[in-house]
Amino acid sequence: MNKEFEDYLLVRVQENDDSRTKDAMAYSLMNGGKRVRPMLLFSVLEGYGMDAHVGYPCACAIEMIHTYSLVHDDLPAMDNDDLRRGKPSCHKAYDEATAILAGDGLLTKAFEVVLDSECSAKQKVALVKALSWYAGIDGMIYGQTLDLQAENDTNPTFALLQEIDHYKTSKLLTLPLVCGCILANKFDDIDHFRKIGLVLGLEFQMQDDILDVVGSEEVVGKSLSDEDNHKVTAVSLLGLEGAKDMVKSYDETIRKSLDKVSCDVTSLTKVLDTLLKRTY
Ligand code: GRG
Repeated sequence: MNKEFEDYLLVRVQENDDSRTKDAMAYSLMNGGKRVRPMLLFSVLEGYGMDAHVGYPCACAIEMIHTYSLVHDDLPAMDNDDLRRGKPSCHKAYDEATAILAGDGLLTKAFEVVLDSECSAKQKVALVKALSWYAGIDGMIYGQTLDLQAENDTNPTFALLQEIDHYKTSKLLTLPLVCGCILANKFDDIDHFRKIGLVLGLEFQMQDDILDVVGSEEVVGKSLSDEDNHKVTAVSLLGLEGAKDMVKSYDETIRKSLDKVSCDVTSLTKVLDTLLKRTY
């Protein structure tokens, strides 16, 4: 990700009064994430002939929400992971209470930052609504809820796993695509991008599950906990080769759907190519 955007993230996460919570927020936000969601947003904007700078506040807000979800997901009450992005997870580097507050701080800060987008009031309202909708109780939080419930299910079906991924992963990967349309004032494209994002999330999660099996902790940068937690994943249900075939089929669906949007998809296609080849 470009250094200028990284600097923007750092400024936004450090601009408030000094506190241990603020330090923990900055620690987690600047902890080497791949910035997949900002890349998706910038590529959609480029496709509409718009400058990436227009998307900085919104991409920052989405990355803050994404980071909050990871901080909370790593907590002992959730996935109980000691490592995130190859470094001690927030509650290990600080403490549990501070990690909870850091997540809260990142989530609430996101709504302040997105309002700094240079666009009309109507677009700002749509952005705020999209952020709360995709991250919220009918979005990512619902996915996490299903995921926690599924822990007691010793025999989850593939359909249930897909439903979890649809909410937990797809919603937050769809968000930057939708926000790109909002910022470009191309509301008619939202539905097409929504469908693309939902499949992209399934593909991304399937890859994550594959990397959890074939990757090393050092490369993936987090605890490879699925097997340790006896978690049933798409890979354990479909087998490694079955899961890889599924990734290919998701990818074909996405590529075909790109024909339907009204913008140039050259840049977005490059981002998708990078994601497909990712090793961590
Ligand atoms: C706690 C409300 C709440 C939600 C947590 C995001 C999440 C839900 C759990 C994290 C675990 C997980 C496997 C999430 C699925 C989405 C996903 C693959 C996240 C990792 O995204 P990357 O690879 O992360 O973009 P980086 O570290 O690169 O930013």
